[in-house]
Amino acid sequence: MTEGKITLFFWPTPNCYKVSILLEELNVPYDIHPVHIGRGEQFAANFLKISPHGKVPAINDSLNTKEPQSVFESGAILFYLAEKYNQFLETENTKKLAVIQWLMFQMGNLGPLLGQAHHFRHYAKEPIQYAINRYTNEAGKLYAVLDNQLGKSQYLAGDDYSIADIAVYPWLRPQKMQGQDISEHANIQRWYNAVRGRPAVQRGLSVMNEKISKSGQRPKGEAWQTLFERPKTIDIPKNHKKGKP
Ligand SMILES: N[C@@H](CCC(=O)N[C@@H](CS)C(=O)NCC(=O)O)C(=O)O
Repeated sequence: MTEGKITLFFWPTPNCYKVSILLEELNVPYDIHPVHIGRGEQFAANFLKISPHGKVPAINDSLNTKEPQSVFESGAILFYLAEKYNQFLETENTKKLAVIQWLMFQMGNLGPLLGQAHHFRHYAKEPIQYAINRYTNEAGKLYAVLDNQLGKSQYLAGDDYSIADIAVYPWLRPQKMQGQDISEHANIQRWYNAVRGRPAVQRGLSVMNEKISKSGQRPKGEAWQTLFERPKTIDIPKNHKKGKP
């Protein structure tokens, strides 16, 4: 008997698709709670209790748990769910470490740098050639690393599809926004086709797809300011002393 539920705080973006794809792969029931980031819903006090940085995705999990568990940061969510259901994360130490390393590569490098490529190539108010060159170049280096790795193994962390592949795939879909072309990388292309061909991946990508046409566009007006000009998201308590936790 199932009790409780998983709520996914979601907006149709690459980081959120990682989680909807994994939930579809796991075939567990979940509800979507849309967080309209262009309207600033990510800064609502209740959401900040779950996701202190004011970012989607986040989850709240009370599905067959003793206590409800909330998790923020997409990499942590993937890890949490993969451990909970004992899938898409190896159990043998060396193999598990390979998955974790490629997951961290996505979280620490691929996501942030491709995100900057999106920003300076598409969202910035004025073109800054230095930044465009830097992040397009960084994107090219990351694609080369992926191609090299996928020339050595079927999936990023070895023979098996894992949360590392789930973390990377949604970030390669807007390849044009990053100034990249997957068809120039035979190993990425092979892997990309294999991941794209999974029905659960397609289901994960179809969540809130009525919003997709809008999310690909450059945010305008207040949405732009909310996303890129808000000076700080979190108020530091008055009694906070510098350097003290
Ligand atoms: N490292 C975080 C990044 C999350 C993130 O950047 N989320 C974006 C959407 S993809 C967001 O919430 N943006 C709204 C904002 O920055 O105000 C993760 O992987 O979960």
